[in-house]
Amino acid sequence: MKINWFPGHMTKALRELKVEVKNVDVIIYVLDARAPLASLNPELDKISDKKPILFVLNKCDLADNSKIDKLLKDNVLKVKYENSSVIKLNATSSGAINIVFNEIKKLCKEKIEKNISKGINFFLRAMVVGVPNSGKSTLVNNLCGKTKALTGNKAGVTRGKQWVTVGTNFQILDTPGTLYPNLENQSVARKLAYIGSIRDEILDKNELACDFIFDIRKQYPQAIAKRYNIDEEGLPYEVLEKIAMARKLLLKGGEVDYDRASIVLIDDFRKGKLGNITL
Ligand SMILES: Nc1nc2c(ncn2[C@@H]2O[C@H](COP(=O)(O)OP(=O)(O)OP(=O)(O)O)[C@@H](O)[C@H]2O)c(=O)[nH]1
Ligand SMILES: [Mg+2]
Repeated sequence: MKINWFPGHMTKALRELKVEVKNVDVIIYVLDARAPLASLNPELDKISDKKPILFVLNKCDLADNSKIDKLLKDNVLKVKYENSSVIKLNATSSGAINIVFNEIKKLCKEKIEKNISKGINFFLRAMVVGVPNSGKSTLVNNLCGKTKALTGNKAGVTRGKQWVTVGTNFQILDTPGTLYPNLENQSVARKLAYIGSIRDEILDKNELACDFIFDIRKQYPQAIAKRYNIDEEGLPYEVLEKIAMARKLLLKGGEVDYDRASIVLIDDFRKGKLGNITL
């Protein structure tokens, strides 16, 4: 299965990001901490316009924090981008607001000091970008304390940009998730599919589940075995079969229901039921 998803609204969104970036003081780049490097879209490099970037490793409640801490320690993102900082976050948590605003203020220290020296209150504009389903709208809603932006656990929920005012000091722009126009690296593409950044409807469920079993066993042996109380030996489709048997996912004639087993497996991963994982 060759995975590539770049619908028309993303071309428009990328074009608009390039314009809107001129109007903002800082970019909030929401990455999915379950696949942090795959969710670093090279297309978004082109829109930074040398603005400060706050990288948010989001969904850290579902991710493997030892891997995330190593990424932070090795400065993988900061080395690549000057004037940036990186935080890990759970965008649904109440503490997210202070963490994010404090980091933004640090990144925009110069502008704030300039305003204060002129005796005026500071006002900062931020633009939230990232691959689909990384939690951008959830973060925007949390920051403004209201459900202004529509959210949902699937790719492509936000279709247009939306400015939201937060108190008297901040304005935040929520944007649609954007992907790579040419998703050549299929290992990256698979990770994006697992985390729900690619529209599920265009993917072959069984192939995705088998690829997932293959990938996850290399890095997290026993994660599947533990969850379904099975042994995870054998070819990926045999493991899928064992999951179906363990969960009694059978078709009318008693045959294994591979489709339902595939959905259960991917859904369990997305909900964190296979443990804290970072691929
Ligand atoms: N566990 C967990 N779930 C989160 C977190 N942040 C967001 N979510 C969930 O992830 C799903 C996607 O969130 P959205 O805010 O709609 O993602 P988005 O980046 O705006 O998605 P698009 O608009 O499609 O680009 C929702 O079900 C959220 O509840 C987080 O930090 N932890
Ligand atoms: Mg959204």
